[in-house]
Amino acid sequence: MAALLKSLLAASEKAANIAQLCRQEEALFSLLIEEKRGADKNKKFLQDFKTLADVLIQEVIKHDVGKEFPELQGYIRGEESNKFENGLGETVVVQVCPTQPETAALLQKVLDRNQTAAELLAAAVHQVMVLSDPALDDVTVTISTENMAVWIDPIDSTNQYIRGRGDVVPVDGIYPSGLHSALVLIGVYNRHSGEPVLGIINEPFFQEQLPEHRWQSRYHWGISYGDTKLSSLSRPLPQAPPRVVLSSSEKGVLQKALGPLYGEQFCFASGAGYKMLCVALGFADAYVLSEGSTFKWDSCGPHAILRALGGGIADYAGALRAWRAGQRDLLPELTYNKPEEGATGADQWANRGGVIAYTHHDHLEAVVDTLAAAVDVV
Ligand code: 2IP
Ligand code: CA
Ligand code: CA
Repeated sequence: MAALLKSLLAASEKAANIAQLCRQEEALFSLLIEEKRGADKNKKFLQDFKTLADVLIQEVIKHDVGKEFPELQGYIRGEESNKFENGLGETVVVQVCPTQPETAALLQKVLDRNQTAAELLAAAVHQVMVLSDPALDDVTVTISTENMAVWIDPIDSTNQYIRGRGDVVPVDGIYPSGLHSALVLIGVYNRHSGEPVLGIINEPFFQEQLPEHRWQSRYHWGISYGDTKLSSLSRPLPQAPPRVVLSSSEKGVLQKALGPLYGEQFCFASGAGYKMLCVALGFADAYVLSEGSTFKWDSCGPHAILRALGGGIADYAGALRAWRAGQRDLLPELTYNKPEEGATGADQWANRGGVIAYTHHDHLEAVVDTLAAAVDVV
């Protein structure tokens, strides 16, 4: 398990490098932000480039981790599909090739023959990562990877990533928007039980170094396997008074219902993964989302970390139903192995009932108790 943790952390650092590179290297950055009016072909190319950053990161993680753990190949999945149709009508399957020049040649096909951009990305893709983190030497858990599978969100909070504001000021530790909320999320879960087991959250835009304006990343991890709970983070203390972080698009009726519990004060932030990170870091006691707008790849990694800290992520609608049925000890948690029946495409993997992320079970109960009395659940 320590080997899997190290491999995933190294992959997350490489992913963070690629995410930074696309914002820092002129040849790539200009593609990311260009807003050209005009030809459809051009618009499609820019759209593809934005998606390419996501797809490439996902493929790199799949490739690097699959190489070290062949038994996981075929069980590492993410948000993106790796097929592109470029401006010339060619279908290109983005993947990591055996050599850097081959990867560069492949990327050129997606990047409308832009050689500089393709070579910069290929170099980052083939970079050999060296992870030096003494804390990992103490991790000795053994878990059979044969029963595991992986969810990846290569870049969560893509909108904020593309907008690229690095100067947003945090409010009580929470960045309401900006690059800080763009994260790499990796979660390992048990194929049979669907439980989250290992999670990584990498913050590619944790700190900006001046005068070079280079971004530094940092990562967090957690393991929750049977009775073994380990994390790079410590279990946070509850906030007094309690605090909740919400999506700025959260429904008014939910905000109204939660008002009394939180003294009518809410924190708002972009990025589903980032809001879960705010809970893990102790900046908020809960993240409540009443809609099915997050996916398995958003929550699997953060969920494993929250579990390692003694918390979790409950299914919002399921928890309210259980509470009302008097099953207060059985508030259902999200699981990761089963597609939603009757749904197609990405929707199969939506956390359809909404989510409540927490670190202290009594706070989860306070949230569910408050909502069960005030909000309708279908
Ligand atoms: C999104 C992203 C959004 C979030 C949405 C996710 O993932 O995290 O920010 O909405 O739920 O699916 P909100 O910011 O309102 O919480 P992605 O950026 O990967 O599409
Ligand atoms: Ca996402
Ligand atoms: Ca994403």
